[in-house]
Amino acid sequence: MSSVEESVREETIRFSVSLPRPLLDELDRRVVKKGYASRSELVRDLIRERIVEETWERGDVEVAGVLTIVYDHHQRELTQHILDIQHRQYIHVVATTHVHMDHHNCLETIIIRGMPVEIERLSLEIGGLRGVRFSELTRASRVQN
Ligand code: NI
Repeated sequence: MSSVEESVREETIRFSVSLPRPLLDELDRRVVKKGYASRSELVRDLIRERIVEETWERGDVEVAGVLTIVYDHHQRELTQHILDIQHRQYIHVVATTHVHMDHHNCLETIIIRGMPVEIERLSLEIGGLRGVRFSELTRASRVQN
């Protein structure tokens, strides 16, 4: 990429937006609450979040997800089931972290790459196992700029 193209790509454009007062107040409350330095930073992040959501909804490019689960270590054969699923899907399972929270509860984060439908399916399969007490998928994707 030439330096001209690079500078165009990195260029930041200032534009004005008209908002009803209540919506602007809401925006400003979020800026303070979430510790943003400016309205612009919050708006940029909101747009990026929407882009990630739409990338998942479109479903036509590879994305990444982090599945967080809490499960009962003593549930019969559950640990083995979770491992079996991960081994079967080894192309998609990039990494896992396991934390023993207490005598009974295990916390595991599973980083998964693939098409959205594949990640959703794998997450549902693991999250639906008997003895999995909590399951939440964080959806991520590449975001330009
Ligand atoms: Ni454990």
